[in-house]
Amino acid sequence: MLRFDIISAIPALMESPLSHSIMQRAKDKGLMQVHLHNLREYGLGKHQQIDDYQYGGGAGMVMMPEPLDTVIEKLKSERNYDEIIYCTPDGETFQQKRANRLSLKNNIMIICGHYKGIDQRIRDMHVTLEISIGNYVLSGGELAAVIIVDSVGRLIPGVLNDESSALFDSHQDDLIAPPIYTRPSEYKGLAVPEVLLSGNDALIDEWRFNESIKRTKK
Ligand code: 6GU
Repeated sequence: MLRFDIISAIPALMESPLSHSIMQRAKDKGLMQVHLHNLREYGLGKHQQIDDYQYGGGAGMVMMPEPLDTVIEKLKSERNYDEIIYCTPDGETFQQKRANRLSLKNNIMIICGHYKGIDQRIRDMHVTLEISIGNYVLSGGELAAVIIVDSVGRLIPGVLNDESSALFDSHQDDLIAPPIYTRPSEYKGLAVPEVLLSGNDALIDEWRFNESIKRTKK
């Protein structure tokens, strides 16, 4: 069982994507749990403040250490985390290899930043892995967290119906996947490659492999 604990100021951003399709199936099968924690509930004072101006000046608010530290410490006291991930555009670029490795873990915490980011001391004290999903800036880490949970969750054995299918994904073997087709065998004058209708598994495997190589080279 892989458990994710996600800390966010706007957990609602993640509710719908995590409640459908393969993510929901993973949860229903008891193979994955995703717990959302609303940082606002740990905010300071009557306004439940979670961000403040940055020392040294400069535009943009910074997420304060205390609310984050409180919720992180609370979670840490409940179980051991294999990784505490901070979603940030200056992190390691997320790749399939990393998804594969994370799918073997038991407990993963994800911290979603907003505004300018989080106080450096939280990174120094708690974060074990900083991940970026690409070279562009998002307004918050929530969509990145959803992408991490989706890509990791589908790799857990038993989540996909045809367990072997994740092995043949693009990126899994550094090859781009071959073209795929379904019925009808001809659509608007475009025919499905003959070999796929042949019933000859060896020929089909060979054709797929060659197409993968062609696409990858291209
Ligand atoms: Cl993980 N977070 C944010 N805020 N922006 C990003 C990102 C993450 N990855 C790319 N841009």
